[in-house]
Amino acid sequence: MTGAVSAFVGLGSNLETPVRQLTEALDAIARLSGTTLVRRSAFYRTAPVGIIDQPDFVNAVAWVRTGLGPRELLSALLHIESDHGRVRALRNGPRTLDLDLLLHGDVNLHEASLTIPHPRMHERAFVMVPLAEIAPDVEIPGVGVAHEIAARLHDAQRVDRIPDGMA
Ligand code: PH2
Ligand code: MG
Ligand code: MG
Repeated sequence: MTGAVSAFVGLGSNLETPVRQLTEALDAIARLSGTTLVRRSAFYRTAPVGIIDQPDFVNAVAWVRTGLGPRELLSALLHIESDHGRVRALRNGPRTLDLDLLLHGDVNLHEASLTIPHPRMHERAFVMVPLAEIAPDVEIPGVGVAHEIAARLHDAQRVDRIPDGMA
């Protein structure tokens, strides 16, 4: 694939059998045009951040190689979300499927509808722990290396790896 870059996608769900939502979303991501799934993290059961009075989430991170640009990839991800019955109700509230574009090559983008790197990823153990599992040395520009950031956050937020075969 000429011009392909590595990109990282955060997956989250806390409604309607989250493990199934994430499994189907990973399949859909792997089927996107010009895109291959390099690696995906384990699934993690995580305490809700923000609005805490809602069910635990299941989170994961996918590493893809893609020829899609950041806006094209985001739009494809939003289509997958809406295919999964995502209704945008409450900001940070419960959702069937949330797909966040975290990193896209070395792109730095600040637009109303898309900021890359994702502006809050380095504060969230539910993103950084799965990211560090699959790409410990990836750098978040201006912040640091994934495994160091994950180690700092791990104790502050509950993030439990779901054992293989249990998911
Ligand atoms: N997503 C949010 C808000 N809070 N908490 C957890 N544990 N996992 C999430 O994916 C999550 C969250 C907004 O997108
Ligand atoms: Mg999100
Ligand atoms: Mg989102």
